[in-house]
Amino acid sequence: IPPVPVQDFSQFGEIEEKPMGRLLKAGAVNLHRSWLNVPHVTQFDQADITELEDFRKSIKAEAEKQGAKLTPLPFIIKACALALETFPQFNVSLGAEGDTLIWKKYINIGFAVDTPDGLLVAVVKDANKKSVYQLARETADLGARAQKKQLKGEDMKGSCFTISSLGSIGGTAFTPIVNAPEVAILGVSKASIQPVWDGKVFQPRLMLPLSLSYDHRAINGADAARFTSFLSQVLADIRRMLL
Ligand code: CAO
Repeated sequence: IPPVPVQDFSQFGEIEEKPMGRLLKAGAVNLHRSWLNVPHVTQFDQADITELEDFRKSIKAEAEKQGAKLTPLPFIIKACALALETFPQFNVSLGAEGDTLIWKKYINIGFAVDTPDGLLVAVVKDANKKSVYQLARETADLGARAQKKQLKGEDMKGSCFTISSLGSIGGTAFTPIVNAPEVAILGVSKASIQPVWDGKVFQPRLMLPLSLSYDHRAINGADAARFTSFLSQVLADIRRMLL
């Protein structure tokens, strides 16, 4: 790769050079490696979460009594776990030679945590076997410990699929980088009220933007569209999680 030319920026104004922290450096290596190795495609979709949000708000106080801060994230993890069970081709890694696929029989879901020192991925083990309350408690605990630099090695290992949620911050869509050797990552942006045509009139609906980046060596575009459509359907009506 042709290197970016080195420049003396001080000729344009005052500068200060500081070393990158350990976490920032490790993240830079991982992201660069994935960017160079993985042929990325991003599939966009949106989920109508109007009813999910009504439900979430209606049980928020009850959830707090159970020690769970109920944000959309635990519901999204639960829906992704079901999507990974339904589409196991997303729960694989490429073998060392690139000519086999390793199918995982467990569903561990990582989620990106923004900390002052850089990006971390904390991992919820066996997410498909946990209730939304359990997922809420666990993500809050992992997120809080990540902020305090108290995550253990095992809290950050073994993820099969990652979620990067920027929903509490903003933005309409983005193209996340696959957390290789995983083959897919779901980006979640901020839900907003959008006019949705119901066949007669536009209805104000709360729409959640989804951006699924995937490794095109392991996953084809049709499957990616099926995966995000499935996620949208499940988040639009979480009773589908019972089916
Ligand atoms: N749309 C609208 N609002 C959202 C939302 C969404 N998609 N997702 C969360 N929110 C709301 C929550 O409901 C909460 O509001 P209420 O208190 O009224 O319910 C508020 O935003 C704050 O949520 P939170 O940040 O406390 O919790 P979370 O579960 O959404 O996120 C975590 C936890 C750890 C994922 C988050 O703190 C974080 O670090 N996000 C950044 C991840 C990141 O950096 N990704 C980029 C990686 S690539 O560089």
